Amino acid sequence: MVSRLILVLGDQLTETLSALVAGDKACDVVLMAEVRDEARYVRHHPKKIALIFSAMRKFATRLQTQGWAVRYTCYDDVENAGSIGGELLRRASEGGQSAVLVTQPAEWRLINALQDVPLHVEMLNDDRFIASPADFETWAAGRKSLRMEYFYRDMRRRTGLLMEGDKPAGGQWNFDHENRKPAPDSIAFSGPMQFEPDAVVSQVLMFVETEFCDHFGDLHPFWFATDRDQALCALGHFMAHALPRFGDFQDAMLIENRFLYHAVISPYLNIGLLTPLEVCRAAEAEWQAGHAPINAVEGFIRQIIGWREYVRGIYFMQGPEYTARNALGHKRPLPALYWGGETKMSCVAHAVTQTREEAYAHHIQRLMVTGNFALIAGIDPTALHEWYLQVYIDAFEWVEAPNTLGMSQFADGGIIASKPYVSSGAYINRMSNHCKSCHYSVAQKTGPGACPFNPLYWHFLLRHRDRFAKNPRMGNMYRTWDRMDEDRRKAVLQDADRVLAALDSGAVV
Ligand code: FAD
Ligand code: DLZ
Repeated sequence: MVSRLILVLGDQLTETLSALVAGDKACDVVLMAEVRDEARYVRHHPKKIALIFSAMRKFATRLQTQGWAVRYTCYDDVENAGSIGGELLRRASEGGQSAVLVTQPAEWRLINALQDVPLHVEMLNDDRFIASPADFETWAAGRKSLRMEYFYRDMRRRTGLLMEGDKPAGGQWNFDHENRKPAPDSIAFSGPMQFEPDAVVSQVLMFVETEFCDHFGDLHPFWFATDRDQALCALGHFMAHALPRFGDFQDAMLIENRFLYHAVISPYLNIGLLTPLEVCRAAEAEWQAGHAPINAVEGFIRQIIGWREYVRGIYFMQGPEYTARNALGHKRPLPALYWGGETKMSCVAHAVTQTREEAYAHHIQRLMVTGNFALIAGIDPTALHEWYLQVYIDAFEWVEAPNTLGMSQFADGGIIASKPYVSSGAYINRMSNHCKSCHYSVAQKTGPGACPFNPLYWHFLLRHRDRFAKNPRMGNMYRTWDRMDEDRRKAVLQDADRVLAALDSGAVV
């Protein structure tokens, strides 16, 4: 048999990866490489680099114990070519291979780069996902609107998850009307399972500390799982202690609790330590055993076989230009407060501080705090996309870009979201305890003490009236505006202009 190189990327750390399954231990050679181009294409949070390098090193060792020949390149190896393509060429010339087997990379940048490598590169479908890009296109073909809910139902049918014959378990596809309660007074979950750095992780941490010290984010403390066994323990901990309340408080935010009942498994799913189907089957088993209610389990499974699969389908279907979309024409530069600059808005300050310290914020913090503020303030969506890609441990373009540009910023013109996710301070007040200790008053609609989300919300709606006034889900908002008296409307818009001018001049908002 002729030897091939099997390329395993930093987010492909799964033993059942299609390229490994198709490979032959007897003659093929696995290539894994920590390279400058991947570590620096954006200024990743240091925790993300530490996670990926640690998990790559441990995965390489695991493959070796299973009998694979592995060529592993560390970041500081003197011969490191600095890119995935360069490493392929270097190792191919060492080992005499001319063919490469790889599971299709998760993003266009790397797919295109591999196509330029002068070797025979065979790309296989990434079957860790339930729907391939081709499946998604088939589902999307001929549909006027690509709403996630219908795609999700297809995924339920296809996997059999929470199905009773051809009917949804519990008689409904979606139990969200029972979810999304306001923030509770306290949380009966101690948060995600945390792990002490072992020898491999400690060595990586020392390296990342010096090499990537100029990136935004705190490296220490580092407690994430870095191998499959640890990731399975973290998953088990969530299933046993948090899943039953997952749905209830999915959209809540609490100053004192950064994780609430969230799973914090996106980093493990996204690099392959866990697979989506096994996670969903584990959740389904909790419901079947009577340990978790249907609203929690259905809501959780929907995030994974629904939203996660759906955004990947959109990413591949829309093509590499998706990240440049700016349907609303927003141009304002990203304000310094996103990088930890001072702000008097409690919700934003806490979301950014938490992001710097944990490389994690949960969905509603991303969507309704940092995302919502950027949208109503008219921030350039590309700049915001780059921010999200840099600051979260789970950030990979295929999942981050549709969430940021599509769901959060309406920059794709409404492919993902049927209406923009905008709110005034009232929503944040209802779902969190931020407003109680905020410098600003959420009840105040105008004046220097008013919550900046209040005037900016109206300013956004007015700026885009032509586009949104006819949206049946937004007509109410415009009718409310039209009923306000003239002086109040003037004051609101003047206030919004004042806040925007302050943002532009770098003043503290
Ligand atoms: P949980 O709330 O416990 O949910 C369980 C799992 O469901 C998650 O681990 C995740 O795999 C999946 N999931 C939930 N919501 C989504 C969603 N909207 N899209 C895809 N998967 C979802 N998720 C990423 O994995 N990487 C990103 O870079 C990313 N960027 C985002 C940017 C913005 C602006 C927004 C609004 C959302 C983004 N998300 C991203 C989606 C979501 O916020 C995270 O998946 C979630 O917060 C991860 O935390 P968790 O594991 O505790 O999730
Ligand atoms: C994110 C990342 C980082 C920081 N470093 C590496 C690396 O050194 N080597 C590698 O193979 N992969 C890395 N990755 C993950 C890749 O960037 C990822 O495969 C692409 O973004 C496609 O999702």
